[in-house]
Amino acid sequence: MIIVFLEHELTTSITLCGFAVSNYYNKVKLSLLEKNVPFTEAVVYPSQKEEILAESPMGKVPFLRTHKGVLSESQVLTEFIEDSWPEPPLYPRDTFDRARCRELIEHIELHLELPARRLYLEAFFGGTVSDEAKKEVAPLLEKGLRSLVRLARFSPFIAGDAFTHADCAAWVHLPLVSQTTRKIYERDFVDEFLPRAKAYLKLISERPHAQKVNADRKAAMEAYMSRPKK
Ligand SMILES: N[C@@H](CCC(=O)N[C@@H](CS)C(=O)NCC(=O)O)C(=O)O
Repeated sequence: MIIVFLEHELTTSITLCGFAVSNYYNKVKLSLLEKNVPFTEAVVYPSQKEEILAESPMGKVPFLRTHKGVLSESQVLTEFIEDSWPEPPLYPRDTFDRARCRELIEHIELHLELPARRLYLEAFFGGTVSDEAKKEVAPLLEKGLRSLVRLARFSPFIAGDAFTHADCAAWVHLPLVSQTTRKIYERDFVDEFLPRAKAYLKLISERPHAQKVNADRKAAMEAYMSRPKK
């Protein structure tokens, strides 16, 4: 009995590492909360220090400490969580529909979040980005949003009638695209290209776990901005 108990404890003991301002961290955190997976959190900031690289080879967050070792890349974390704790499922059962869900996540991250990220320094952190970067990013975001119109269902969730990991991703990334384009171009690209996103994001924000992630994010912002810079 004791061995069974210990094994159970070990396999369920995971720590999400990163900080609650990070959209990728919050994507995984929302998935964990929605699946009722027990986890702890450790505050870790991105860094190129050896001790961080030893756990996250690119020095990025989030990463996940598990009883078998450490995993990095948020989508890998999402897949590991879904495979390890299948219930309640946050992907559809049907393999094609599952792929559709992953397609949405890939699309939002590759074609919206990553281009928008090139502008975050100026949009959120008091720095400046070049006019050249601003010129390059605008058409990329427009193209990414035009194609998201074709992929997103909003019925009422982004992949259909059930809440999925794609909602965890959309809910953390799309508001950043909105805020970035408002700040840099004085236009809200998400609102312009995807007007249905506003009501959809509000629907997700009303979920108790999303409210917890959001409250933690607001509290963490202050700590992040006043952290010692090395
Ligand atoms: N593809 C990565 C992206 C993670 C990422 O960019 N995290 C940011 C924080 S939101 C980070 O660690 N940035 C520091 C860096 O790029 O060095 C993932 O999905 O986990």
